[in-house]
Amino acid sequence: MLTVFEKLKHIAQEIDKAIKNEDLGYSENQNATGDEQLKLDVASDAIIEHTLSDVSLVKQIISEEKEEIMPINPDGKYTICYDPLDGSSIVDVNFSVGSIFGIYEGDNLTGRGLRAAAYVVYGPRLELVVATRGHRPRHLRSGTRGLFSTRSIVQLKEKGKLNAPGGTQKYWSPTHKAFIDSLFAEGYRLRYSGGMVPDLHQILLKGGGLFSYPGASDRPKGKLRMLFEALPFALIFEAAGGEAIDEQGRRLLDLEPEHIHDTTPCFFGSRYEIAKMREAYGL
Ligand code: P6P
Repeated sequence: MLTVFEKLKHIAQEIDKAIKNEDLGYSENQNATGDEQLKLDVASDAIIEHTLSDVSLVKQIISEEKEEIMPINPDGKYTICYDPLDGSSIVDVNFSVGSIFGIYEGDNLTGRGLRAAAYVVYGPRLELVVATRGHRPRHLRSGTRGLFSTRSIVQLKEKGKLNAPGGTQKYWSPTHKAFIDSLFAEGYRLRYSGGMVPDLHQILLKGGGLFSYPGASDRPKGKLRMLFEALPFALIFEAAGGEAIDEQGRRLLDLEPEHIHDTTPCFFGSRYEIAKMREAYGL
């Protein structure tokens, strides 16, 4: 696993350089789920594919930007599912964006098959958070000579102060609207940039709160992809002492995608906020 994490540090440095120096324009193509692709999406995906293609531990890679699975080494131990540049639609306004990685055992592309997860934050500083199942996540920062050093071990408090409500409010269910409003009525502060990685990173580093992306009338199954986005962050939140569930109260890490691009409604938070969600949803 350490070899994989070392490769992620190299990927982080290379994509950070691409973001700061390359063209932000749109390519002529769309990704596997029909999203317009930025040239940076394509460049980031290529950096990850090139870097992981010679890692013997890697059996195959699956990118949010591609329809198909890419075989690497038939004797490899892990499948790596990744979103090469999450939030690329806000990179042109100079917001922080990220890459997300899920490291799955063999062909077991389910919550239970997830062994480790990591994400990179391309912001004013280049940062990386890595976690293996059941161990506290480690927060690293890139220094002057491009070397990453550990900054902290990530631990969520029982209750936080931040509320990151995703999706379009006019399409939310009345239950979800009432729940989100109840947190604001308790004094929670709105922290939502439209980038899943920086929004969740902030909650993790500030000790807690709630990030939600519910099912809604426009997107009944939510927007966030299970293999590349929701499940990796679920492992990280649980490893940090929090919870990650869907609208029926199921642990995201108990879910089994039917298709590699499946999405799920998702709630990531400290224990208090997830308990409040269960109460509001009558779970
Ligand atoms: P909305 C970015 O496109 C993304 O996939 C996540 O990074 C982010 O949390 C979400 O979409 C934002 O979606 O509908 O709230 O703008």
